[in-house]
Amino acid sequence: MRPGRYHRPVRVLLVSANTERVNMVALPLGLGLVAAATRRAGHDVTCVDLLGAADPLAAVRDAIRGARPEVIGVSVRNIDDQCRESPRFLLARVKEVVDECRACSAAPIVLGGAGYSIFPEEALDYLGADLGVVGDGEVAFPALLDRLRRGVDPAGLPGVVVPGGGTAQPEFPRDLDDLPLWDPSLAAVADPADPDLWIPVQSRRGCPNDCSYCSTARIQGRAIRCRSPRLVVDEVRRLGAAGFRRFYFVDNSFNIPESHALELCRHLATIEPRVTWRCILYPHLVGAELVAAMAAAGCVEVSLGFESACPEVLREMNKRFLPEDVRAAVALLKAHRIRCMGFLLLGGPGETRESVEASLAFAASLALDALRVTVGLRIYPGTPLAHRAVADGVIASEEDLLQPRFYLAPGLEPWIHERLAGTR
Ligand code: B12
Repeated sequence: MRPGRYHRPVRVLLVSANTERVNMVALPLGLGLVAAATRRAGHDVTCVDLLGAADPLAAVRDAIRGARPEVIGVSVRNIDDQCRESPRFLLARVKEVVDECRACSAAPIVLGGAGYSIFPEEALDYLGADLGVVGDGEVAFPALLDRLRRGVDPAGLPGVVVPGGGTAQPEFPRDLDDLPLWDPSLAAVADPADPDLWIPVQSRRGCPNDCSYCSTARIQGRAIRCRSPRLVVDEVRRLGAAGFRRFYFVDNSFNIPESHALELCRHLATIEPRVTWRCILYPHLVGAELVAAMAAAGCVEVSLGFESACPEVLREMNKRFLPEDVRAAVALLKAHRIRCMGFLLLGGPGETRESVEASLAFAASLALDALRVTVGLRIYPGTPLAHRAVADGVIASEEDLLQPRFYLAPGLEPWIHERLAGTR
C-alpha cells in the first residue's frame, strides 16, 4: 500500500481460507477476533468466510472487487488433516486463494492463524505472501497496519514475519480481557437453526502441558492466559440471546487450571434458558467437584485424549497422567451423563504390538460413547518428537515438515492396519 496520512483508516479484507468440514464445522473464531480488534483500531474491515462459498475463488474475487482492500489478511487454520495413511495437504487450496488475491489486487497479503504459526517461514514461502503474523493477531496485526500506512519497515515488530527475516517472536498479550469479542454473523455458515453447528468460545489460551508431539506452544505459548469467566459467560449469554444454543470450548484443556474451570461453570449455570456445550479435557485432575459443576452448567460431551494405556508410551509422550486417572475420569463423566469421546494416538516412540493391544483393550473396557484411533504422530518442528524422529532416522535434521511427515514406531506396519480394520 502507498503510505498516507498518519491517522487514515486502512481498508482491510480478511479472508478465512478454511473450507474443510472434516470432524466438524469450525467457524473462523480467530479471524473474527482479529477483525474485531482491527475495527476497534479504527480500520475499515470486510470479512469473507470461504467455508460457505460454492466457488471460493469467485468469492475472493467478488470480495476484492467490493472492498478494494489496501491490505489483505488470510487466516490459515489447517495445514493438513493429520492422517498418516492418506494425508491431505490442505495448504494447497490456501495457495489457490493467495494466488487469486495476488491476481486481483496489488495489496500486500498478510498470513496468520493456528496452522500458519507452526510454520511461519515455510508457509510464507510456499504461499508466496508478503508478511505473516505468528501467535495472537489482535495486537500484532493492527500494529502492522499502522507501520504499513506510515510506510515504516515492519521488520522487528513483535509477532511479525518478513520474508528472509528469520524467526519472529510471537505476540501473546497477557490480558485477554483487553481484547474485543467476535461476532459470529461474520461467519458465512453461522445459522442458529443448524443442528450440527457448535459455536466456538474461548476462555483461555496457552498450554503448560508440554506433550512431546504438540504444536500448541508455538501457537499460543506455554503460559495460561484466562479471560474473566464473567466476560466469557456474558458472551455466551449474548450469543444465546441471538439464538445460538450449542457451544464448543476451544480451550486446549478445559480443566486446566481447575479454579478457572469451576468459576466458569458456576457462571454458565446461571444462563437462562440453559445452553449446552462441549469441551476438551486433559485426563489429569478431573475431579468430582469439577465434573458435577460441568454437568450442572450444561456440558453434554467431552473429548478425552488419553492416547495410550501404556505407562511407558505415556511417559515418552510426556503425559502427566496414568491409565487409572483416565478410568476415574470416565467413571465420573458417565455418572453425570456427560458423553465421552476418547482418542487413542498409536505408534509413537516406545509403541509395540503389545502396547497397542493393551491400549485397545483398555479403551474397550471404558465403554466410551465414541473412540477415535489415530495411527502415526504428525511431526511438528521444534518438538521433542521431531528431535526423536531425527535420532531414529525417520526424518533428516534439515527436513521441511510443512508437507506432513509422521512418526511410526518400527515393527508395527503393516500389522497395525490389519489389526485396526473394522475398529475405526
Ligand atoms: C479446538 C480445535 C479443534 C476443534 C474445533 C471446534 C470448533 N468448533 O471450532 C475440533 C476438535 C473439532 C478440531 C478439528 C480439527 N482440527 Co483442530 N484445533 C483446535 C485447537 C485446539 C484450537 C483452535 C481454535 O479454535 N483456536 C482459537 C482461536 C481464537 O485461535 P486461532 O484460530 O489460532 O486465531 C488466533 C491466531 O491464530 C491469529 N489469527 C488467526 N487468523 C488470523 C488471520 C490473520 C490475517 C492474522 C494476522 C492473525 C490470525 O489471531 C487469532 C486471535 O489471537 C487448535 C490448536 C491450537 N491450540 O490452536 C487445533 C488445530 C487448529 N487443529 C488442527 C487440525 C489438524 C484439525 C483437524 C484437521 C483434525 C482432524 N483430522 O479432524 C480438524 C479440522 C476441523 C475443520 N473443519 O477445519 C491443527 C492444525 C495444524 C495442521 N496440521 O493442520 C491444530 C493447530 C492442532 C495441532 N495439531 O497442532 N480442532
